[in-house]
Amino acid sequence: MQTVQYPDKKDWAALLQRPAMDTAALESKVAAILQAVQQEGDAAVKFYAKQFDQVELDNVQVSSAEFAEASAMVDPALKQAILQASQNIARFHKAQQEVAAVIETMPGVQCWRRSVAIDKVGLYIPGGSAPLFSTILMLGIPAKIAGCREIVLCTPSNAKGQLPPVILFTAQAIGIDKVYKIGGVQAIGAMAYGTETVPKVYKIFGPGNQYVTAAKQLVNKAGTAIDMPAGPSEVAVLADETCVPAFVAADLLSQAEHGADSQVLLVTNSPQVIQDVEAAVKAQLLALPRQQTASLALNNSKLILVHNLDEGMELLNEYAPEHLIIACKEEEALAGKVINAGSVFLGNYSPESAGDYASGTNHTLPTNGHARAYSGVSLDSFLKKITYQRLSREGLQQIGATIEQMAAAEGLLAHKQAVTIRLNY
Ligand code: HSO
Ligand code: ZN
Repeated sequence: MQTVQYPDKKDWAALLQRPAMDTAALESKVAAILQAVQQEGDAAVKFYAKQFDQVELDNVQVSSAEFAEASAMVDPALKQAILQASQNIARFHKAQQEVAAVIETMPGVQCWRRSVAIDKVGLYIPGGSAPLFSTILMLGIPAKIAGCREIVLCTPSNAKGQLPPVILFTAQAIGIDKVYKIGGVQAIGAMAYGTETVPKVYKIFGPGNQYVTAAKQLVNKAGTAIDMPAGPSEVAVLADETCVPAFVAADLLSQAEHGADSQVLLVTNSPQVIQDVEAAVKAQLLALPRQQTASLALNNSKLILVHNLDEGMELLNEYAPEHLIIACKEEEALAGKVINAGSVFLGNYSPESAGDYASGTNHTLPTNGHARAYSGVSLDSFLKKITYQRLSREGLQQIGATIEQMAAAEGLLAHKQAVTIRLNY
């Protein structure tokens, strides 16, 4: 880990720079796969499953027998944990439901807004060494609460055509029954365009590698909505001398173990905290099974010493971390100064892991500085807001002259006439 002492403000941008994600180089390869899926449907999906995942798929859709078999294989204690987390996530996201309020802007002029679910959504869950079944909860639960009618889940199988039992259990537990054994670019193409077996969806959610990210960007350009631009996972910790260095170290490592490209940052006003956290990271790292991945991530992570916590907060607002942990005495006051962050964790007892799995907040969050302008996934991500209005005759009499004035000034006389014709009726 690199320690940086009292960086000058003019050097912050360079210090906080993330590695550039260049998906442009992959674009032509990815576009060719998408086109094949669009034109040949399931045949192309199966072709690429064989080529990239070495799997011969007869049936891409998971059967009810497979669901039942999987459920029997999951440890009851893990099932219990998943159900507990589901309850909390459901509770937090249900509270995001809005009741439509009818606003009378002028007598007889009523306006309101109704939330309507996106009818068809697709969730992508990557495979790999540790398939993150928690992401099924984070995407599937708000989709269900929103009332999306068709929820499609794609995730790659192993070479024998099997999915991890816990993936199937989690999907089933929250009522997702359309699960397809498709991974990578093919999966994004199948959901964007539809195939003989996979329904076409209007919005695609979920993380993925560079190929999946490039595929999401391409289908997005062609008209399918996506959740947000993705990038490597990040955590930043703002700490003072009241932090517990061993806790901070554990939090930094929890993000570092995600991938070699994970971004990990500590910002503090205390030289002692830097020393202690660094020592604790070294000690804890040795005991981790994903030690190699974590140490690669730590190689490009930074420990930054600042003059005071306000300066630290300013620096972090410039960075806009996906996760921000504030382990400081004045956590409340600092929390109010956060402008750019995906999700904030306050105090010594709020590890990022709580939000990653079970406290209730969503773990699909903006990375790569996108927290400056984007929110994480929430109930709103699965809804559209449709506005309505109703004007009575009296209402139109009240507002008519205003509309006529403005329409005439824009030179749009048909607009003006749509009012005048009614007023003279
Ligand atoms: N930290 C990840 C989410 C996750 N962690 C899933 C564990 N499982 C999102 O940045
Ligand atoms: Zn995580």
